[in-house]
Formats: sequence, C-alpha cells, structure tokens
Amino acid sequence: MKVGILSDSHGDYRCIDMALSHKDAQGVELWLFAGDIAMDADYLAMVTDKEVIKVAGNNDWPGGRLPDYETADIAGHTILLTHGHLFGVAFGLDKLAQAAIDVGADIAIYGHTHMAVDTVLDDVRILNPGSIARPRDARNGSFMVMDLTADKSPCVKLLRV
Ligand SMILES: [Mn+2]
Repeated sequence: MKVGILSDSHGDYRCIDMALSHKDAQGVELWLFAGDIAMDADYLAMVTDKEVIKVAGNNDWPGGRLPDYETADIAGHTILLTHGHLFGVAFGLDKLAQAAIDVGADIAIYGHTHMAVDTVLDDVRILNPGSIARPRDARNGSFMVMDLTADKSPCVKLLRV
C-alpha cells in the first residue's frame, strides 16, 4: 500500500498542493499527517478524497479534537503516529522508539523538528517527513511516500517540492 506522510504545513495550502502534484505522490491511498496544523489535514482530506490519519501538533489547540498519538495497522505493519514534542524529539529519539515498542509498532512517524529523518533505532523504523512549508534542513519543503508490504521493510522515499 502506498502511504503519504506529511507534517508541519503550518497553514500553507500551496505547499500541500505542490506535494500532491509530485509525480511520486500519485497513487497514494492513505495519508498520515503528523501535526501542525489540524486544519491542513482537513484540507488534505478534502482535496485528495482519501483517508487522512492525523494527530495534534504543539501549535494545535491543546485539549482539542485531535489525539496526541494514533496507531494504525497497515499492510502487516503497525505505525505509531505522533507530532513528537511530547517525546522530546529535539533531544533524541529514544523515548519515541520506546513508545513505539510499548504499543507494538515497528514504524514511528513524527514531525515537529522540520528536519527529515529516516533511521532505525531499537529495531523501530523512525521517519520524519520534514516540513512541507518551513524546512530547516534544506531550501525546499519535504514529505515522504512509503510503500508498505507485509513481511518487508518499508520502502521510503523522501521527496522535495
Ligand atoms: Mn510543531
């Protein structure tokens, strides 16, 4: 299954449109939105007409309508999706990896730092798509597309707009 991963668009719909028109984003069946800000996930769902799993960012209303984390079972994998600020991701990924292990996830996805990451820690694949609107690691915003197949490690592409 082809899964799109997007985060930290901070209200910039033009950047979301650029991501959606990327050739490697064609055929995405499900989007994961790692927070900041919630309305952008609604926009993403509206323009793609696909399911969007979303979590709250630190710039979303506290105690609002979005959960701080979600888990999803997709194509034989279990994903933990969270914005990351609650796990101190600016200072390391240990807490996030442990949270993934605690819920039985083999993939953890976060945002918040606006820096793309694709790494493995304690057998957990950890992904950050970076920020589509305000990247801190390059000039152009980024997002990810991940192909998920049971019994295979995820095939992840970092894409820039
Ligand atoms: Mn944030």
